[in-house]
Amino acid sequence: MAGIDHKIRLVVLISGRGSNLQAILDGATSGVLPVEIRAVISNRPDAYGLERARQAGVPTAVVDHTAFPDRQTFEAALRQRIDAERPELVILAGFMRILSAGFVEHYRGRLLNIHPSLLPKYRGLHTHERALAAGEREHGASVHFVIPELDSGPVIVQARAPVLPDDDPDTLAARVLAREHRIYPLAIRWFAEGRVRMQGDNVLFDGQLLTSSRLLEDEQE
Ligand code: NHR
Ligand code: GAR
Repeated sequence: MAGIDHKIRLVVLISGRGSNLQAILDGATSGVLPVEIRAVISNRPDAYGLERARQAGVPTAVVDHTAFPDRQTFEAALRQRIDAERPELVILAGFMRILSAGFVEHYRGRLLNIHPSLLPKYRGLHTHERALAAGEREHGASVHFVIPELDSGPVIVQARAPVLPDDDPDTLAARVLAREHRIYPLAIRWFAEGRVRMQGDNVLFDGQLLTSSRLLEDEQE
């Protein structure tokens, strides 16, 4: 299982561009991330992240949700493809399909997501537009364990980004994304080293209950 010198078996689910995937591929290649990326799986055949995986020599698969009659049969196929790799960790990296409670429960404690907001603020979609419309001066991103309720699982780490006066959704998203590329590999490394785990509705970090004052990346390490 997890430990300092063991590489965990990781499956990455994507839907698009895959820049977070790239940060993880780079971490695995350079050796800073103790993961063996078993597969990158996309629900969209045209996701650019598939090309990034191929470039890195990582196996890819497509489970195209439009080819299935309903969410249930799509998820059964997705689950079968994931479980063929016997992953110790599954991560959503810009994966854009809501997952059913049954699917999420199957991966309880070993399914992570990165969400572009300072949760619990701005769950769901269009977070940058909504943060700007609300006049926020600070925004960011969160890595959390996935539970059935959308974007509500226990948070492992967050990074803040300032909102600047001339920001539009694209400039703000780019600033947040740069932080995402730091905190996702960090959270995955902690998980792989056995330092973080989900216990009930909480995250344990080195065996201690993680409290909100410890969540910000700038204050870690
Ligand atoms: N599933 C569960 N059960 N819990 C979470 O926390 C999940 C999840 C599935 C995906 C990622 C997520 C995010 O970080 C995520 C977290 C897609 C939608 C969405 O509305 C919402 C949140 C997230 C991902 N998707 C539409 C749907 O009908 C489709 C949108 C599209 O295809 O562009 O699934 O914010
Ligand atoms: C990232 O900003 C990620 O946080 C967000 O989509 C982007 C994916 O970029 N995820 C969601 O909004 C989930 N609903 P990437 O494909 O370049 O990693």
